[in-house]
Amino acid sequence: MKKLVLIPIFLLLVQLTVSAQPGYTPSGENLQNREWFQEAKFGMFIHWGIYSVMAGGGDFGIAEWIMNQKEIPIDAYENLSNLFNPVEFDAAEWVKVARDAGMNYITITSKHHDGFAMYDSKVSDWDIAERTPYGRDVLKLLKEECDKQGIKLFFYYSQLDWHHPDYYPRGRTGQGYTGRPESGNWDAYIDYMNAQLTELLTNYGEIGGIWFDGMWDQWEADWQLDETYALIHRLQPGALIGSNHHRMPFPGEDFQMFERDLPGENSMGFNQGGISDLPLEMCETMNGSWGYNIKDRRFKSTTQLIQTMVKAAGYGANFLLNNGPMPNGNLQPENIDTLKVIGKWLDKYGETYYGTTRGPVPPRDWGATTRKGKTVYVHIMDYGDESLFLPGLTDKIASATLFDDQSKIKYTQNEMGTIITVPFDRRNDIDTIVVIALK
Ligand code: JFZ
Repeated sequence: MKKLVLIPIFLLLVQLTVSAQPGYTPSGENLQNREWFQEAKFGMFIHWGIYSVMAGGGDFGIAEWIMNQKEIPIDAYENLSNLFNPVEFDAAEWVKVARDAGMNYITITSKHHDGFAMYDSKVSDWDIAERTPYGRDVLKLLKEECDKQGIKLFFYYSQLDWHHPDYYPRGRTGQGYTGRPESGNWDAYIDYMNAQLTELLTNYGEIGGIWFDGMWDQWEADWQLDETYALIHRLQPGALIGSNHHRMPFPGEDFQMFERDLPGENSMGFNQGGISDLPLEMCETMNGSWGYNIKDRRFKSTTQLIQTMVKAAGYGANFLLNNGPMPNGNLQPENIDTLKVIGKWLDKYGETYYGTTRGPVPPRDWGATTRKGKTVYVHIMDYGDESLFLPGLTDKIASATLFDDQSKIKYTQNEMGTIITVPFDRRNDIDTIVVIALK
C-alpha cells in the first residue's frame, strides 16, 4: 500500500524539477521520422573540436574532457582555437566513409562541454568562424554533403558549458579553475542556449534532430526543458530530440539513448533508467575515447563491434558508432579500416539487420534475435554447444536455414520453445545466422 502512494509522489517531484515539455504530442512528421530512425539503424557519431588538437595530452582516458581534467583556465584554453586548422577536412570523404559503412545518419558535436561552437554562431564569438585560422563552418560543409549523399545530420549539443560565464551556478564540473567570476545569470545562459539551438535549427535546412548531453552535471538546475523542447519542435516538428541524461525519457523527447551499454545494461555505471517505448539508440566508441586520443590504442575488434551492433538490434536499438577525427581534418585511419569491414559485413548480412525489429528472444551472452515480419533471424555469436534453446519461440516454423549457404538447419519445437542445432563446422567467427521462417 505504502509503495502505491509513494511512487506517484516521487514521480510528481521528478516532474516538478524537470518539467520537460508537458502534454507533448509528436507531430505526424515526427512520428514518421521516428520510423525512419528505427529503419536507419546505424549512424556515425563524431566528436570533433579544438580539444582534438591536444590529442588526449598524453593521457589515456582524456580527449574532449581535457580542459576540465587538466584544469586548464579559459584564457589558456582559448589558445587552442588558434591551432585548429583542419586543412585536410573533406566533408564529402567523411560522408562517403559513413555511407560505405552502411550508416544512414551522422551525429556531430556542434558544441561540446568546452562551449566552443563548431559552426558560425552569431550569438557568440567563441566559435570556429571567428576563432580559428580555418574560419569555415564545418557543420554547413558537412550538411551540404549529407544532403548530396542522402544521409541525415543530427547535432550533438552540450547543455553543460565550461566556458560561458552565465553557466552559473556551476555543476559538478567546470568549477573554480576556469577563471570565471563566481556569479552569473542562469536565465541568460538558457536564452543563449536557445538562441544557438535556433541557429542550428534554422540555418542548416532540415536536420535529423538534437542529441543533448550534460544535464547530469547538475540535476538541481532549472533547465527549462519545456521551453527548449517546445522551441525545437516548433522550429522543426520533425526533428527528433534525445538526451544523454541516463534516465527514463522526459516528455518532449523522441528517442532514448544508452551510452556505451546495451539497453538495460549498466556496465559503465551511469545507465540507471529502464527501457522506454520510444525508439532506442546505443552509442559506442571505437577505442575507449570519444575525441581524438593518440595514446588510446585499445581499438575494439571489428568482430566485437559488429556483435554489439547486432545485439543492440536485438533490443530494437540503433547503433551510433563514434569517430574522433584528427585535428588536421582526417578521420583516424584505424577507424576507416574498421568501418570498411563493418560495411562489407552489412553488404552481405544487412537483410538480417536493416528493417528488423527486436526479435522474440532477448539478447543473451550467446547472441541475439532480430525479426522482420514472419522471419526471425537468430544470430549465434558465442555458443559452446551445437543445440540452442530459444525459449518462447512457439510459433510454428515453416523452415530453418543457415544464412551463409541456405542449408537446412535441424529444429524441434515444444510448448516451451524451439531448439535449433547448428553444427560447429557450419559456424562462422562473427555471427552465424539462422533464418527461421514462421508459418
Ligand atoms: C558524455 C560526454 O561527457 C562525453 O564527453 C561524450 O560526449 C559522451 C557521448 O557523452 O558522457 C558522459 C555522460 C554522463 C557522465 C559522464 C560522461 N556522467 O554522468 O558523469
